[in-house]
Amino acid sequence: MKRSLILVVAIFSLCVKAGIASSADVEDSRRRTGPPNATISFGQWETDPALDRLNANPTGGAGNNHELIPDIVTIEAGGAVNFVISGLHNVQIFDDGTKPDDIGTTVPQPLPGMGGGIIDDSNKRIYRGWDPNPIPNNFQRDRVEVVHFAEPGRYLVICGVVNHFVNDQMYGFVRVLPEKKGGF
Ligand SMILES: [Cu+2]
Repeated sequence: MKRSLILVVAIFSLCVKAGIASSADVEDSRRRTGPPNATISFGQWETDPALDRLNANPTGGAGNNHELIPDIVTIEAGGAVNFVISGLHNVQIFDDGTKPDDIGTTVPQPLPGMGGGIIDDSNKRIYRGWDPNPIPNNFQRDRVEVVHFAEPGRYLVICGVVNHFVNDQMYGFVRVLPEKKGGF
């Protein structure tokens, strides 16, 4: 009797283990194998000389670095990029293959705003974020915009503030690879 009971218990636990393994396999096959997300620091507050923003930002854009860091990221189709924005900046994204020289900074005329205004070229533009000009010059200009990329390609990302783009070359790229299917 004892032996048969042990046998039954052993068979039962094997079945349970097999069941767990098969459901884990199903879950694994639905997971992405590559990096679906990336983060770009879109403008950065400087620390040399020391900067104190306790009550407000410095006037005239002082104390802010105008770069995308990193300026190239790679994700998979279906992934997203988190733009962490610090200061008076405007995220604009242009479709696969667009080059910086393709962007019209004087024609069409930029929208009014600080730093030469906001670039208003809708050709191949697939995303434009908040205009920071009406936002008070305090912590409210620090924000996050998360943008989804559905199709593979090489997307140009610029700061829409004219002087940042033209004078400081504030732009970068998002490389979107085809989505990997299946799991390990
Ligand atoms: Cu900018």
